[in-house]
Amino acid sequence: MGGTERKTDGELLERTRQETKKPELYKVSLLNDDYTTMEFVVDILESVFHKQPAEAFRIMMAVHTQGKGLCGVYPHEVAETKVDAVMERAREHGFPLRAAMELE
Ligand code: TYC
Repeated sequence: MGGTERKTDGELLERTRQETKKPELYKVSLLNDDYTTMEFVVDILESVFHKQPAEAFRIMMAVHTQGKGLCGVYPHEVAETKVDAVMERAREHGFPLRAAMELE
């Protein structure tokens, strides 16, 4: 409960702030490396992050040229699942590709 509750004799009188809890959101980014192929990164962006091909290519190039690129913003559990999926698929294909999540 995000709001302050004032109670008298156990009875709820008012909630002065927000009633429902806003989920914390996490930014998920891909990190550049010298070995993962561009094609594999584009494929990850399309399959794990549901990007259209042109957007997937743009993000991949941003990671390639700037070291890091934002793939999406999600609640904690979803962000963790995306990071795990990237790491697992990269491991299966023998690539060192890494994903990171940070509180927005
Ligand atoms: N730098 C890689 C290459 O030149 C491509 C690459 C892009 C790797 C994005 C990782 O997250 C990444 N083959």
